Amino acid sequence: MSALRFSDTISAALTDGILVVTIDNAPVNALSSDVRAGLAAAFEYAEKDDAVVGVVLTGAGSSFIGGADIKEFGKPPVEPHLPDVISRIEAFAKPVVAAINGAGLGGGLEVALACHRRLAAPSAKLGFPEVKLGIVPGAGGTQRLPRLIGIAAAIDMIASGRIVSAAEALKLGIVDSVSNNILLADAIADAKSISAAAVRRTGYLSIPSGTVEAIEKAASDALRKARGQRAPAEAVRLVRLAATAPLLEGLAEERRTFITLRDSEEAAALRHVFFAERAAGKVEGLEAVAPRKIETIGIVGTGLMGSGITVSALNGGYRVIGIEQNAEAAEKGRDRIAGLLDKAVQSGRVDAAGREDRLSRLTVTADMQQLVQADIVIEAVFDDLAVKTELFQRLDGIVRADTILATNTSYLDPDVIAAATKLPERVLGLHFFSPAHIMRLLEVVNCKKTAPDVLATALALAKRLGKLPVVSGVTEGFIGNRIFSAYRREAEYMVEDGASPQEIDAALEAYGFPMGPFAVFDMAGLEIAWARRKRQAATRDPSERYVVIADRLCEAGRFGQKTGRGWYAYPEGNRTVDPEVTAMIEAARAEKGIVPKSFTADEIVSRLLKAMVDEGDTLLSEGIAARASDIDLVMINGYGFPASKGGPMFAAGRR
Ligand code: 3H9
Repeated sequence: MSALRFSDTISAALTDGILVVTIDNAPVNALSSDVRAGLAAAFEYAEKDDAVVGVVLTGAGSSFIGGADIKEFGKPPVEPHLPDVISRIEAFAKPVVAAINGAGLGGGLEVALACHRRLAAPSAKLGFPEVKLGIVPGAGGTQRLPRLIGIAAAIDMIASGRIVSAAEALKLGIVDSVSNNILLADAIADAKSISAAAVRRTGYLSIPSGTVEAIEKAASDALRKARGQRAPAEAVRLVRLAATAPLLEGLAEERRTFITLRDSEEAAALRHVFFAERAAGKVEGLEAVAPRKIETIGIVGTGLMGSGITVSALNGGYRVIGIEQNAEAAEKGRDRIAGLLDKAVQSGRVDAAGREDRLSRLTVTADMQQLVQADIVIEAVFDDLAVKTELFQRLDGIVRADTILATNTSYLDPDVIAAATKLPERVLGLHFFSPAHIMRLLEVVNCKKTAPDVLATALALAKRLGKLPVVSGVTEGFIGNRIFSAYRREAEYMVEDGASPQEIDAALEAYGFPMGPFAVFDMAGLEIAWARRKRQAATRDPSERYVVIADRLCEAGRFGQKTGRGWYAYPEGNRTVDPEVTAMIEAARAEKGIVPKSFTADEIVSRLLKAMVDEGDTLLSEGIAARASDIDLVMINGYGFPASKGGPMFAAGRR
């Protein structure tokens, strides 16, 4: 029979009495208004046509349904609404089977839950990522999932946004089977085998019993991890409601909550972050450039940074050759890497076999000649220009002509390093954040002469490492440290103007940062920035405002937490205000004749935000950052800016 078309994105074909309805809305089959309208029309047709005895619902391409169309969230809603389409599917008189061929997320899983049976391909992924967008499921997820898998398991999934594999979904009871054959053929056979009288409607099921302890534990775990965010707490409340309220009442309350959260500032910010992440790493003109093939990565230096980068590369499936100065250091480096993998096993991120597999792909040696096998070499040695330049010149004489050379410098000029090599077009910066095997952010530094395919390769590599790449031009400290320096400078100005470090930290922590700036300085240590200030002293513009307090702290041996004293004192490890620091601050103000004024928390946040945004605007005008949203991502993923505020550029625009 010829194909039927119900909308631009919904088509169907009748096979053996089963109407196979296909959603084809690239890239992820999101539930746009056209998809919803097409689905409603397809079910209308299936209801009326006696030749149809059942329906199979599936997705074209590699997704089943990626969820509601997030692009529609900021716009006026268009009928038919998803909950209505879903209720119609659940109540449908003929059997409906979901053939879940790939990602079934959010609204996509809600559609699947309303079907009478669910068959998944082994590659399917299921979950409710809504909380990551600051919302809760809005089309029945919080009411139907617990009816299938119980309250505790539903709280765990919905309040965390955790995505599960097909195998786990089967174990939990979300899907009825995982098809190892041809999914669609299995689903058609399944739909034919169910009699209309025996369909199982999820919303009509009673909730599987669970212990009060398990439910309370799931709820308290979820709330602890939520760290004050609204959506996870609302998800817990709604799932609990499923246990006591009739379906329709639960659905109505879920819908009300969904709409309130969808229209909140937090959700707008998290949507911005979602799209920012998809835009990051896209470079105009690079779309058609093929990346080079990377199989083996050389990493020079296996200290704190190098060992983290190595674990990241091993996690990405690469072979790694780690280079150290001598056999003893190589042995230590290998132990450090094995230690990080042990921790990953302890925390459940890697299993024992995964650890062995990773170690089997690792060599740590003092024999630099082995780098002839490397497709890219990343250096992670001491951040000193002479050391790095000399290393790159040596690498030039060892590696193949097609090998890419990357520097992990935080502050040095990679153009200077590149200029010292024979082939500067193969050089770029890869600025990892510590700990490099955990932190997602990777600043990819596009140097003056970096070849387009070298940049494309670095971006492809970043993706395979599971990193979030943001492209930065060359500037001291790249995007993140430039903004952070402006933030630091402004925070110190404010101390001089009258705010105390603890007031500033408290304001920023209340805003959503895990730590305020002065607590961060103490944690990171004050001496590196001090050394840099001393280096810059000779060239500093004497008319530029300069705050001496941090220098005085260092002169007094107060280098931060590791010396037990910095901007704060740390008796028994507890951050406390130190009168000695207060006296130093007062003295510095008095020397400049500054009469201290008081600041509200909002003024503190506004001033720091403005400093970050001004620096961000400069980075954009200099062409160092390609888009404002890249700056937001750097600050969120590298410097603790709260994602729920969308990053400094977004937040300032909303204020
Ligand atoms: C929801 O469902 C609410 C309901 O409960 C209630 C409703 C009433 N919408 O990630 P990728 C775009 S909330 C619009 O690189 P991958 C994305 O912007 C939703 N667009 O692909 C990108 O566009 P571009 C709950 C979307 O293969 C392109 O698709 N669902 C959506 O690495 C490729 O994206 C989620 O939160 C969307 N829902 O991964 C799932 N999703 O090419 C969010 C993606 O122009 N999505 N795009 O840059 C994902 O997790 C991943 O995209 C997925 C594919 C795993 C599906």
